[in-house]
Amino acid sequence: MSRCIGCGAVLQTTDELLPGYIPASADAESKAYCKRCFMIRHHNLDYSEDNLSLMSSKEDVEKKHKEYLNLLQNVKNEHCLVLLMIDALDIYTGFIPQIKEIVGNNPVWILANKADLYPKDMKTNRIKEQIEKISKSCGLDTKNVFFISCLKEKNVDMIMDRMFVNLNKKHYPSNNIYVIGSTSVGKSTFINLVLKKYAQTVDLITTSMEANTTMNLIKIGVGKNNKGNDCYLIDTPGYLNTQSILSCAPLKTLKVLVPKNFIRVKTYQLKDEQTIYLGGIVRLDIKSVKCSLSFYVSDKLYIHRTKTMNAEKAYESLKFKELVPPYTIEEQEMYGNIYQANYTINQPTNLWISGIGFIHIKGDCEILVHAPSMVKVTEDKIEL
Ligand SMILES: Nc1nc2c(ncn2[C@@H]2O[C@H](COP(=O)(O)OP(=O)(O)OP(=O)(O)O)[C@@H](O)[C@H]2O)c(=O)[nH]1
Ligand SMILES: [Mg+2]
Repeated sequence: MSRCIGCGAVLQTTDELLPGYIPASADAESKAYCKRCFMIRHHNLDYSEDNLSLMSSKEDVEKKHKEYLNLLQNVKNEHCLVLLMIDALDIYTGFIPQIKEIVGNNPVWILANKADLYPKDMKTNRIKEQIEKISKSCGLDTKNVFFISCLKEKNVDMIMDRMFVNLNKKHYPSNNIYVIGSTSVGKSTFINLVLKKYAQTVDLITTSMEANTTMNLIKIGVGKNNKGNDCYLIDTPGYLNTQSILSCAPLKTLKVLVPKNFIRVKTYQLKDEQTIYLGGIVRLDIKSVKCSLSFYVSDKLYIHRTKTMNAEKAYESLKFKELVPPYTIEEQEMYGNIYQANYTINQPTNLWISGIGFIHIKGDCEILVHAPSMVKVTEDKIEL
């Protein structure tokens, strides 16, 4: 069975609209990219609609999660190393819920990718400790948490050296190295870097800003271990994270929400009753004598500030225009019903807003957050 070298989908000649399609005249036995990969790589194919329709049905999401678990069902039975990749801007929802079930007793290293997006002076030690705590709460016992940037190639060499050393350790006869994680965290970009370094192959695997790029396991041979067994570095499809709108947002929205460069923090001094809109996605009503909110979000995301008494009116006149994303009512509905959560802040606090970034709050205040169900807000007190 031949597979597309860019996304791992089984090559097929019957349905042009599905991943894996190649024309019948093409030689399916040779290394080939499917039509979808070709269009993503050369023509910026926008396939986010596929993700949107997928997320619209609870049954489809459950089916997708089941397929995901099936695909990785053997990992726990192998002696392997698992690299769990998360997005450095989304440390809470990046953990796959059934992670322990998937990996069994195999060692797990956590790679917090896209660390290049953190502001230059950000202290990462406390965030690292927090990631260790989260992994513990998921049943993983790992002290191996690394901040990396595949884009800036930061710390990637060190990870590669360590993982290849592992293959040859007598007490650790690992065969395969799996790279797993939610959609769009950068798994395929990481593997492309390994290929660039060790095989001088450039951008073999298809990568993209949009979710669900890799469709199946992609095994890359990386030599033999100390027992003479063949070892593979294995790219995996992303876990469909239902707690982040990045899993299904249209390309237009991704371009606003996903920072291109390191974040330039925007700080607002607030008092009395004020409201802040993050685009049209999240609304924050803040009551305070005096407090400051620093936003670690993409500089393309419009932050609108108004008095709470005028908030509703401002929203009605600016929604789907200045207050974007969402751009349409359909997109808004896709992100789920709006819920409210109240936070009483009396010491420096962060609110991590999945898919968007985080807010660092200083001073005493009450914050009422309004967000759609696909945006998860997590509070912590870690120092930044
Ligand atoms: N800023 C930044 N962006 C990155 C980094 N690594 C990857 N990206 C970008 O993240 C997006 C997703 O990368 P992929 O490698 O396709 O992610 P993936 O995890 O393989 O995604 P799926 O196959 O959909 O699960 C692309 O636009 C990459 O360019 C990084 O270190 N920093
Ligand atoms: Mg991928």
